[in-house]
Amino acid sequence: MRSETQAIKRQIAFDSARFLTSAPNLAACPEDQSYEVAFAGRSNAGKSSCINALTRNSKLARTSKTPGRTQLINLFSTSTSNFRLVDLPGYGFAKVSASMRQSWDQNLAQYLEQRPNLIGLVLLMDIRHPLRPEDQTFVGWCHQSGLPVHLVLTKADKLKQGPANQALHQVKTAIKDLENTSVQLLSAPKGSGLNQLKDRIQSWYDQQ
Ligand SMILES: Nc1nc2c(ncn2[C@@H]2O[C@H](COP(=O)(O)OP(=O)(O)OP(=O)(O)O)[C@@H](O)[C@H]2O)c(=O)[nH]1
Ligand SMILES: [Mg+2]
Repeated sequence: MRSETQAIKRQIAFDSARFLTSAPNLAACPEDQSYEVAFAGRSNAGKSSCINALTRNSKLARTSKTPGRTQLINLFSTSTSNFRLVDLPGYGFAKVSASMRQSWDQNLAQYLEQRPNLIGLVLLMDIRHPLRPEDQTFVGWCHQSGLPVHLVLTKADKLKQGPANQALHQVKTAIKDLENTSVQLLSAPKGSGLNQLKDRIQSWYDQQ
């Protein structure tokens, strides 16, 4: 009975997410008492759209057709004790100056490597271009540092079911030997895959 009550109490209230703050780098991030699950991926992969679909709040994270929209580390708190969602700047965006890109990448790497309360990474990839070199670097990095990573093939609605499942299968095969690494399909506008993603995030939280 007791464990049942605890389980209910610890259910993440995704809908309750509210903007907390934006930080240009790790040093500017708020105190680290709350667990964080971060959303990473190439620019335009659909990180912000995914967070909005997950929290059922279309205005929470800014989305855009222009890649490179999210340039700061955006943190969202929830009513669940000690739990936050984090929208990270996209990587691999070519249309900014080299120095600007380098500083984004450095800030991103620093957050990922040094944030002690980070409990899992959701890595979003457009289903039509999965596992690009930078994505592979990310997956390898997570594996090495023991950070659980969940790959999400976004924009699944852009492909028919057959090719979508084929892409899923390919990525599954590529990661099959990596511990704490999983993959799923998702479509933000259709809402498909959201429960699966919630379950994964919940499982990370439950392990703390
Ligand atoms: N069809 C479809 N379009 C999507 C989906 N997810 C995102 N998009 C579109 O893709 C574009 C980029 O989405 P964002 O959520 O802003 O992408 P992002 O990864 O946050 O981009 P940056 O902040 O620039 O790194 C927008 O035009 C979204 O409407 C999806 O599941 N299906
Ligand atoms: Mg974004």
